[in-house]
Amino acid sequence: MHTGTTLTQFIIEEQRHIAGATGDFTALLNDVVTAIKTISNAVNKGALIGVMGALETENVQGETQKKLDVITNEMMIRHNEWAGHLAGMASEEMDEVYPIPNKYPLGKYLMVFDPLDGSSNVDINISVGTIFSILRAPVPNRAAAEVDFLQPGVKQVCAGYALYGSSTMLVLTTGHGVNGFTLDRDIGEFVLTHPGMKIPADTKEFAINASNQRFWEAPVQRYVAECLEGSTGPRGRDFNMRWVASMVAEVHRILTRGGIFMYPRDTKDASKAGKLRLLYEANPMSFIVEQAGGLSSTGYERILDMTPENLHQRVPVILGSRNEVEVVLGYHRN
Ligand code: AHM
Ligand code: MG
Repeated sequence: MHTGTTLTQFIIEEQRHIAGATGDFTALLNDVVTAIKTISNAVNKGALIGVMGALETENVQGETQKKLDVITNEMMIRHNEWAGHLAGMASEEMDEVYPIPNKYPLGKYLMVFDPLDGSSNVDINISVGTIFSILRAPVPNRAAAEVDFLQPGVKQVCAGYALYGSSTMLVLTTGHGVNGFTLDRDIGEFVLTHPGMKIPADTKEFAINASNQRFWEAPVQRYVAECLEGSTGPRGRDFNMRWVASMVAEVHRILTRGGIFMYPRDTKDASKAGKLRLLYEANPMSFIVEQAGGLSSTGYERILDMTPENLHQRVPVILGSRNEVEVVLGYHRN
C-alpha cells in the first residue's frame, strides 16, 4: 500500500498555513491536476487513439499546430472553466484571452498555460510537458481582459509544469520552495517523491540549440566557445551538452542535477526578442528555478521583473545553476 503524501493532501496541508485561505486556490489546483492526468493519458496512448500528427492550422505565432496541441488546449479549458475559480485563461494556442462562458461563475484567479510544450517531439515519442502559471485577477469575479494578464512574473501565485516522460511528474511552487510529485497510475494520484528540489549551484552541463550559433550575440558566443574549449580553456574543465528541444525536460534535468539552459536573443529574426514566450513559458519556469535556488535572466535583466507588453511576447531565456548563470551575466555586463 502507498504511504506517501498525495498531491491533494499536500495542497490541503499547505492551505492550512495560509491565514484566510478559502480553499478556492486548492480547488483550482485540483482541477489543473485533473487536466494534467487527462493530458498524460492522451500523450501516453498516442497513436493508439489517433492523436499523433500535425493539423493544417497555425497558431498565433505562425507555428503549425499538432493535433495534440489543440486537443490538450481543449482539455485544459474544459477542466478549468466550470468551477468558478477563474476570471479568464490565456494559452500559447489561442490568439486572444479565453473568456469564461456565461453559464459559469467567475473567480479571482487567472491562468496562463502552454498545454503541450515541446510538441515537435510528440511524434517521435520524446518527452513533452504542460506549463502553467496562476495569477490573481486585478478585479475578482469580472471577465478578464488582456491587460489583466500583463503582470510581472514576481506576482505569480503558483507555477508548475507536468513532464510526460518515462514517468509523469508534476513539479510546482507556490513561492515556498519547489516540490515534485510522480503520478502513480495504479491509484490515479500524484505522490510526493521529490520534496524541496534544489538546483546545484555549479554545473558542467549546458543546453543550447547550437544550430543558431551564427545568430547569437557576443556574450553567448564567448560563453559557449569557452565551454567547448574544456579543461585546456579558460574554464579549466570539460563540459557536457544536452538539447532535448522540450523546455520542460530541460528544466527538469536542471532541477534534478544542475545545468544551464539558454534560448538567447539572436539576430535570426529582428521582430522576435527570443523564441520562448514570457507569460506561459519563461515566467513559470523562472519562478520554479528561482524557488529552487537557481537564476533566470534575459542576459540583461531578471525575467520575473519584466512587465509584459502582450500575451504572446517572446523573451531571451538564460536559466539554471546559479554560479554558471552568473558567468554568462558577467559576459553580458562587459
Ligand atoms: P513549443 O511551445 O512550440 O513547443 O516551443 C517551445 C520549445 C521549447 O520547449 C524548446 O526549448 C524549444 O522550443 C526548442 O526549440 P528548437 O526547435 O529551436 O530546438
Ligand atoms: Mg511551448
